[in-house]
Amino acid sequence: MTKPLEGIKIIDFTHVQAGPACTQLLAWFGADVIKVERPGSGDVTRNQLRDIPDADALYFTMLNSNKKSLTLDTKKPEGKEILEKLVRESDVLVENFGPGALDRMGFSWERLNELNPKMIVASVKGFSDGHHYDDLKVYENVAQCAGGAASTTGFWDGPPTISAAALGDSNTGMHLAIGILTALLGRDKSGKGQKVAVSMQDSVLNLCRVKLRDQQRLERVGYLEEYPQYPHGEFSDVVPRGGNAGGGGQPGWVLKCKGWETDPNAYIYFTIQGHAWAPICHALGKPEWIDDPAYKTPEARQPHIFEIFKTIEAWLSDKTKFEAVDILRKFDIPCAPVLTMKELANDPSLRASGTIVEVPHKKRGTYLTVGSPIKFSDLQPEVTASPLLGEHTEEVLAGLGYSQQDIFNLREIKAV
Ligand code: CAO
Repeated sequence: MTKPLEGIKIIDFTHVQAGPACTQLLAWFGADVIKVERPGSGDVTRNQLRDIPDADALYFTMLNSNKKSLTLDTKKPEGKEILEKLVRESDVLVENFGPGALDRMGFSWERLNELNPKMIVASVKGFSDGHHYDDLKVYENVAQCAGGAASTTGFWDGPPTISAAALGDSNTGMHLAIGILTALLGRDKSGKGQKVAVSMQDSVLNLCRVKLRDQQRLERVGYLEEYPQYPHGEFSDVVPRGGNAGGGGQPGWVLKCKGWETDPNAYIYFTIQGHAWAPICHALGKPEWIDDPAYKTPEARQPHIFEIFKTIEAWLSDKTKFEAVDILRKFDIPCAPVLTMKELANDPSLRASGTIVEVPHKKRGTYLTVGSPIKFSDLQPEVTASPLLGEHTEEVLAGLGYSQQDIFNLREIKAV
């Protein structure tokens, strides 16, 4: 099967998570992704949080599958020369260095555009160009704080809270992948490359869009009726943390199931969808609530929504989270068990769909990773192992016309 991105050559000058997540996605879809790494050390995640001595850490293997690895010291003249050759024949360069690092290396956008006017130069930074914080280096949690996620996540009586989901890292990488694909389509029409930049702050904020919605509603009416603070608590002039409340017009909460006293994940998420009130009452064995004026409409329910959730918890007390969902699904109630990583790793549906895959690796044996969350009718992305450090250096250099002797000499001076 021909993969859609076959023939697209990408210089992957990325590290840690945000950039690698982007280029991994493009590699799954067929792009030839060459990861450029510093000789001797490589991407810092190869060594971070190792679980097997002397083998690349899962942090690296799970973000760099389907790629080649070329070691290159791009601060040495010989390394710069090799990078220039690669740039001349590549379609895309992706980087997520700290602010100004690529310029200091001598590869500004202007220089890259001069070397290859058709090339797309794609960057992740913490903040966008010209932002008053654009000199800052940024990691995941910093971005979640800067992008509005932390101030709106958690419980109202606790501190701002970080989400476990990589809203700043992988999410930014996904935004960048969309930008690169757009620029590639644009190049088909214009014949020209362009610079594509995504900031982690902007990408987090994009996912916090409904909180910006809430800020404006709060300023207009002084309250937010779907938040637990309504109607008994107080609102200030900023969007509060809403615990586990639903983010839209459907109230919801995380509810205890059988075994919650000993199992910290014996919970389901239960949504009270406005038009599904009658089925909910039938499911709970409370048909008298259907026409009761105190329960009949969302407005009538909201002042005592937590009392309703308590009643649902009483109903859940003799059901496991899986049993509960099996009953509620028959009533068309939007709900799900709170799943642990162990449950997800072993979920047969996720294995069958290729969302969780086992990948053989030269040094690690087999490891689990997340496969493509995007499913196609004409493409089955196959996940292959991440490369060992410098595994493809010879292959890539030979492709650029370097002889065995050249490569030996380059190794001697530690340029590759
Ligand atoms: N050969 C020679 N030098 C290389 C090289 C190579 N192959 N690859 C990288 N380098 C050099 C860079 O040129 C840079 O040198 P100078 O600072 O002297 O110009 C140096 O390595 C360090 O790069 P860095 O600033 O990117 O690395 P850091 O560890 O200090 O910072 C991070 C890491 C992630 C905070 C920073 O890269 C950053 O803010 N990136 C943008 C935002 C981002 O993507 N963050 C997400 C990370 S995932 O949580």
